[in-house]
Amino acid sequence: MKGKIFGRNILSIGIALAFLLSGLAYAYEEHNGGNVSGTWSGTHYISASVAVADDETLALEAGTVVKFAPYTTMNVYGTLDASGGTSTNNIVFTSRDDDSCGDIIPGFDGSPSPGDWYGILLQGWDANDGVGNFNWCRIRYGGSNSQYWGNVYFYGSDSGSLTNCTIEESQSYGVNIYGASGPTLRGNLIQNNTSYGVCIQGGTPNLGNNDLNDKGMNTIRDNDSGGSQYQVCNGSYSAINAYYNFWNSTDPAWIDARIRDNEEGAEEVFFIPFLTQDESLGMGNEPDLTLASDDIGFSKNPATFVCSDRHTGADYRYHPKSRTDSRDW
Ligand SMILES: [Ca+2]
Ligand SMILES: [Ca+2]
Ligand SMILES: [Ca+2]
Ligand SMILES: [Ca+2]
Repeated sequence: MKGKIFGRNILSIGIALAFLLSGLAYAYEEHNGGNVSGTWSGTHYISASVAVADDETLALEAGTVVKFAPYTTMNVYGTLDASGGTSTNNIVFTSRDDDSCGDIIPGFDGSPSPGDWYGILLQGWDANDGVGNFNWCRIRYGGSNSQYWGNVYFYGSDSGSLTNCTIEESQSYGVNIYGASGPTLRGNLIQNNTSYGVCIQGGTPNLGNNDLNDKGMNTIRDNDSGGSQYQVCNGSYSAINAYYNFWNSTDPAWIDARIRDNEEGAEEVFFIPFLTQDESLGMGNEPDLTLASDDIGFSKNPATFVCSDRHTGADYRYHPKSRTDSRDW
């Protein structure tokens, strides 16, 4: 009798444990098509493309991870509000195969690659809003070259912004802009996209003004497939402001050759003055930041920041090479 009760207890503990483990392993919420809105947190899995309807908003809390199955997108006719990310708690849009963040999705292969998903499509034509605001987001492994939308596509968007975001590993463009009002790009790290970093097909994006109080602060590098593509391609009928960004070079001719603009038969992209070191991801916006006088322009001497820690008041130094720890997951 005693043994029987004991056995039954073991069984119930086992069942409870199984429930708990399955809860831990599959805590994500799956969206198999249809419209989405409201506020998300935690991990969300897009197993079939979803839409945010016109005049509706989907807001993502800091730390939200959205993973996409192959051949899927998020079609935003209303507003995608991903502005709530923080430097320590990014919002992530990534491949189902990316197991470096969020919950594990069944079917993942642990090796994400460019083009695993289509990208985020912000559709603002006509009465649609197509608004996307992104702050401290990581958007990666999208931009499948079967669609060429890029990781993020502002397609006739009424407005938009990308601030302090990492946009990388697209199979096509990092950011794609077509007939959109804006967007404004500040402090982003746009790297390792196949072609191009920023594709401008029309509209009025702003990548930085010639104004020390409104610098671009973007780092745009390694999006040219070794020189055969462009970091920024201007296919618009307008000149584009892209002042005070870092292009991974201090040679203006080298930089210009990797920007499709006036020499290549297009409208100009204004990129001088430019930064001589990586100041993306909020590094240039620290309070009490002191910029060395030779930091801006053509100096071949990399400048070093001296920043005052906002919590302790202690001084410490940033160097671009020592910054990888702040981006780790
Ligand atoms: Ca519209
Ligand atoms: Ca509308
Ligand atoms: Ca050029
Ligand atoms: Ca030029």
